Amino acid sequence: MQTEILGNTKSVNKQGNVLIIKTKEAVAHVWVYSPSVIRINVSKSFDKNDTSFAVIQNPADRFDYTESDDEIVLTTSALKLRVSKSPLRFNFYTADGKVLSEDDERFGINWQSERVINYRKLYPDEKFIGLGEKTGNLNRRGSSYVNWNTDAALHGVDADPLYKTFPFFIGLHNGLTYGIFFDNTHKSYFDFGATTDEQMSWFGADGGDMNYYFFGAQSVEKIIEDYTWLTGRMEMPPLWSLGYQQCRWSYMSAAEVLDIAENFRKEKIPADVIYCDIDYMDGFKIFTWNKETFPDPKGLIDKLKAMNFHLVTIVDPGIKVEPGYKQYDEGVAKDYFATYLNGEKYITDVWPGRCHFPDFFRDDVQDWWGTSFTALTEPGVEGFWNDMNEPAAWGQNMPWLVKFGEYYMPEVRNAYGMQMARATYEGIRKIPDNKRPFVLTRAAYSGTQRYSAVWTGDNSAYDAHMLLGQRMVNSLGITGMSLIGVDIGGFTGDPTPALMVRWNSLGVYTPMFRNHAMQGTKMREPWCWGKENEAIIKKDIELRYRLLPYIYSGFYQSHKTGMPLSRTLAINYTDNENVFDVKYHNQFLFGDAIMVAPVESTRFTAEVYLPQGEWYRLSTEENYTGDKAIIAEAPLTDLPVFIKAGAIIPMQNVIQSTDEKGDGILEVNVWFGNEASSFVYYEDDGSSYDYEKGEYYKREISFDPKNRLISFSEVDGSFESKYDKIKLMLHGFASFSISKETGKSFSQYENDKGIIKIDF
Ligand code: MIG
Repeated sequence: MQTEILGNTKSVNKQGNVLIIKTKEAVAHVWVYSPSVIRINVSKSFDKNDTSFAVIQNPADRFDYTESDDEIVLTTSALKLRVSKSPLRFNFYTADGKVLSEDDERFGINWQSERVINYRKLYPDEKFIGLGEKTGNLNRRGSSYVNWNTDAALHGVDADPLYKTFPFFIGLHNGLTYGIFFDNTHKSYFDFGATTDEQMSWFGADGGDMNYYFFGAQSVEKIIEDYTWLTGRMEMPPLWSLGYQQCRWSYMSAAEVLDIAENFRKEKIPADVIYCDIDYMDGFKIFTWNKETFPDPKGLIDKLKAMNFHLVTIVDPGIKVEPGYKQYDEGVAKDYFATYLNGEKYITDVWPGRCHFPDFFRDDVQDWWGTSFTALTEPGVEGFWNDMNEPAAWGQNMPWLVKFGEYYMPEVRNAYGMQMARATYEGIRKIPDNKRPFVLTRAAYSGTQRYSAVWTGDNSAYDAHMLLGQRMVNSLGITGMSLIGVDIGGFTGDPTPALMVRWNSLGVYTPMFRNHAMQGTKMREPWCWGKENEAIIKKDIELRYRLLPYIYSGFYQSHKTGMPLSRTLAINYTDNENVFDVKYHNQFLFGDAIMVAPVESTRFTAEVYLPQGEWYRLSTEENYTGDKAIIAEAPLTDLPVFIKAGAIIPMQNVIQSTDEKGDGILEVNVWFGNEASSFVYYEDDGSSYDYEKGEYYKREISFDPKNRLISFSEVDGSFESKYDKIKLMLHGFASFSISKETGKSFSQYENDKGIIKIDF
């Protein structure tokens, strides 16, 4: 095996906004993207086209550096990159010289045949978070991972690789933070000190360049902001996608779909979304309907709409080889399918039988795929669930000689699913109805947040999977994804009633709240668990609907800054060792102010860590001083959920679907605290792009304990709120008149657009 280590510098050249450093083995390019983001590309064959599926920014025009015999020093307001010339190594420091991350002096960047690896120093106290959808602990120190998008059916709680690739991690040591995004779509590897006797961490790939972005901002939150600046942020989601979603593999007929939807309304359990899994199709042929079981799709969807339900249907990439089938004929006529290197179309078996695979790496195929949705959009389907796009086939891996665009499969496999989601999103987006598409994808690569929501694939109906699912949601949040679901109840197997109830109560605080189950499992809908459990499930789903104004404002943060809705405590409490303790590492903040502690369905008390500050239990209003662990009661009726002192949480009354207006009262809940706080309340029509033209309603609500004042800023934006009244609900305030019945106090105001000030 030919093995080389990056050696001595032979030449240094600045060309416009890039620094080019040559050695015998390779050429390095260095760009500054922003003061806190520097890109390094070390390559044996740097491609002038230099494309990225993930990155949407361009490098800055200029940067400052100095050069001496031994080193080049590049300085920005936030970062110092010292490049030692011989051998060529890249070492990053804060602007004032504190070590952030350095190459291992001995091995630095190296190649073994095509495989390229970067060995970096590992610091004694260093922790790592990130990589998105991965099993294992919040702190990834001591673990190693592979990225190779895989249909991980029946995966256990330690499986790797899974469906998605997010080659981005954040390192934490010495009270400092840094991030590395290794933008390479080949099979890639990350090792956080698992195999190197605690000497090094390393990452690399089977091919391509050592192409990475270094983030030097000093907080996890700012690094997420920079990473999502670089790779994009989500649009505002359709409001209906944040309601309760009911799915199953499969509801077998239009009659069954209607029956389920009707039952939600009959039982008065709020819900917005129902799904059709693969069995709605004719022989699993994408963009068709089964004529016997779904004879009148438009009729079905009209009836669902009349009940305020939105329909989502699944689409897989595999196109059945069958002359006479529209998508097959078109794809063959225009050569839209992936081929072997000699031009023969690649064929493999998946649901429909023998299939070809659209080459989503070509623009014309993207366009074609996008326009093929008419069979679904014309009758009124509103959401598009992209499955099996790792891509998956019964033989699993595709042969390495299959071509996608100009690439071979191993070079871009990890981006195939993202390209499918992109084609879906862009196709739907082009329909001139001014509606936000809802796309959901299983496979993904960095940047997918621009196009789609994700879910974590085929989990199982046991407690450890529920907890793992939460960690994966929290971890995906670090890598730019915010609208994330897990199959509530567990895809494989049958949950016990206790697990179903518990998991549903966690679903309230899952960004995308979807109940889904595998073919052959017992029915899973809320009424399948006996009257008593149904009542608990219903109450929890009602709580989700009460929280929607807060949740929607949370997604506005994701849209604006990249902050995810579900946040590992490592974001806000980075320097607190306890949050990485495996006893507490599933805990998370849901938005700014709600802390949730997931608990197994078999335990009815839980040890919960309350970070520094004051907290209130949501259900009891009991007050706690944090920076300690407590034993919390955790019956199935009451998941341990705590509210941060100073929290401002807008809520609404219970509605059966987001299409209902409700009672027109926005209930603003404030929990007393000793520190000032504020919350940006955001509202718009929930479905169109008019918010991009200023049609939103945004105001800052602030709480100031020193001046005993709660205030609402003037409204920004031209949207008329759907709430005519604001009701202020105060919790834990001593000096406000308190209702005897509820223990809370409240007062009510007209929701006009001017400043409101309330003394207490
Ligand atoms: O081979 O469409 O992860 O959610 O229900 C299985 C059937 C294909 C896998 C997805 C799952 C979906 C199922 N699909």
